[in-house]
Amino acid sequence: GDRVIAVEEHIATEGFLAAAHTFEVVPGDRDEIDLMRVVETTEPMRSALTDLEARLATMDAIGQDMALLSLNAPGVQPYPARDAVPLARTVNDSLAEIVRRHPTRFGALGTVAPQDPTAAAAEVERIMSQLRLSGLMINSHTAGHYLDEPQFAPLLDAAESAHAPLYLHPRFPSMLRQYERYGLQGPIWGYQAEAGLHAMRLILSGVLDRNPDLTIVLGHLGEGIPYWLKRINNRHAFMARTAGTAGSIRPLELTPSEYFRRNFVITTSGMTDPRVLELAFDAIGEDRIMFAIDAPYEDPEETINFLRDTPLSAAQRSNLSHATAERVFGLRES
Ligand code: GRE
Ligand code: ZN
Repeated sequence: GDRVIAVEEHIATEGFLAAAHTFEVVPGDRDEIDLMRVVETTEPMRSALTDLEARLATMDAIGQDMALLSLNAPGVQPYPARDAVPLARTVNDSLAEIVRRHPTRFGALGTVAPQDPTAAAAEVERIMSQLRLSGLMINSHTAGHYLDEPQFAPLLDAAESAHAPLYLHPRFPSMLRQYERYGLQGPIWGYQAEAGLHAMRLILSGVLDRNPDLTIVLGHLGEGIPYWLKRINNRHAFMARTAGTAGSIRPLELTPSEYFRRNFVITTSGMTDPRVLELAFDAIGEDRIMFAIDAPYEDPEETINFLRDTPLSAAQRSNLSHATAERVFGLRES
């Protein structure tokens, strides 16, 4: 069958766990870190995040050729820059070592600390040219700040010029108080609301006019955007026409859906409904969806069965299972 590459596969390095769990946490991030420290230290999740031999055995068992690894969310972003910047470097060195040891089985997305945009920009350069990783993952907001804000321009410029795809992964929403009941903060709803908001800020702010070659990757089949895309276009045009720049509407060179189809690539992480996949293919295009499991949070066997059983054309199947990931992340077979 087709080569299978999964592109949102989370790990924690021992170095990360030992250091991050001692750091002071940015005030608004306390609840999320209290939860993630339980997840990261309690079996079986701890082993699932750290044991790469077990990961390889599972990959072999289900017929998964490759995993694109990334640090467990929210990574280094909840910590003061003085701690987060060196920790990101250490994590990236570890990821590069894993890829060197298993070049046919693992690729990796580097991590950066947007808290210090200049250091983050330099780290993007190191991730791509020295460590030869496949891009970077940023876990949505950093202390309530979003990547369309002007202080992050050097980071986006660096990602664009190094051809580093930026995987925008969810985390707890920044407006946490409104989500703090019933588990709404997490993957039930808040993750998608947060990452979808972040992606819409990138689209509507005009940063993609400034950085037209930036590639942004979204999990969860586009964090709701494919479902809303026609209305987003239609209402953006309506608001621009009737309100002008009132309500902070920005004039854009393209329509929202044109940015979505030009600058975004999405993945199937956590999404196994064939009808939603079909809708997403229509919204973004046949060569812009990649397979992802979201290990260790989702069941690898169930997810791979979805890939095998979902009705697809031959081109869609090949793109989804490996070809788009090979193109976007530069993952080759040898
Ligand atoms: C995810 O990445 O989907 C995830 C987490 C943490 C808890 C649950 C979950 O990062 O689904
Ligand atoms: Zn994930």
